[in-house]
Amino acid sequence: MKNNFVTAAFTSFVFLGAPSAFAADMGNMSNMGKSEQTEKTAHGIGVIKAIDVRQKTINLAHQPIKELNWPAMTMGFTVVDEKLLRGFKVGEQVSFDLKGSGAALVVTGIHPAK
Ligand SMILES: [Cu+2]
Repeated sequence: MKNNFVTAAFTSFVFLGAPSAFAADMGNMSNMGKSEQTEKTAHGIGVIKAIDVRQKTINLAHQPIKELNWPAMTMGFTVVDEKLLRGFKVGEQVSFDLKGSGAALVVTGIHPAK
């Protein structure tokens, strides 16, 4: 309860203390494109577990990805273009590029890794 009170008091202080700065921030945000606002890029290394060219998906057992705060895991990704999947096979180690926001990250590049 005490923590909640402190948080509420602090929040009120911020809102009351800097109304013009806060309004300016919101103004800038609304000027930004929606995708630019949250979009980020990241890079990972992983072993290909499955490829589905028709579905444009790749399943990767990837190493931790610092940019996203992700631990190592095996998961599926959608690729922006099925051409990216050509020439790769299950069991191969690759480095890959990700772009997007939240759970909507897509693979924008795949490269052989040693
Ligand atoms: Cu993952």
